[in-house]
Amino acid sequence: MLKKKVETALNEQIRIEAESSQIYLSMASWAEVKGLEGIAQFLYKHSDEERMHMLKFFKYVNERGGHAIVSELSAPKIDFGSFQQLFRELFEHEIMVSECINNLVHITLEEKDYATHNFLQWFVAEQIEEEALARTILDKIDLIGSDKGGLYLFDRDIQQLTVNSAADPGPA
Ligand code: OFO
Repeated sequence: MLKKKVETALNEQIRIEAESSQIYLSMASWAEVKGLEGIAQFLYKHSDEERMHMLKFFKYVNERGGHAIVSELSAPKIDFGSFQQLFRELFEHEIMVSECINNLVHITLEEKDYATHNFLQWFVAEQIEEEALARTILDKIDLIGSDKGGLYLFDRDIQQLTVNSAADPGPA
């Protein structure tokens, strides 16, 4: 049975993951409208992954006798300025998510909830991969600079960059 404090914190993370999915969906739309097809597909996939994260938390809360809540979400931005700016924001967003996961881990230790602590380890590992991926993308963007040919190749190749997570997320 989940303690109330842990349940509330997990529900907050459900909201954050859902919001992440919406933000990346909005980024995907921006990229698609700009004709950045590869970047758009990458972001659509990333948005789906965040929804899967959200569902993973969702099912866990209900499985442990809590009540998973669908919260109101803030609307994401519509305009991301440039693809460089977009990926910088994506990186910063992932850093924020990592901090939230770390806080959750801290709460489970305080509450001596070792089952949830164990459950969270998949997310701890996932965030390492997500941050590494975002950093790799930023490095590639730096290399491109303002070279149009470089952007063409980046847009073509980005779909091959995926989160190389060791553990399979399993059914949502
Ligand atoms: Fe991109 O992060 Fe979810 O967990």
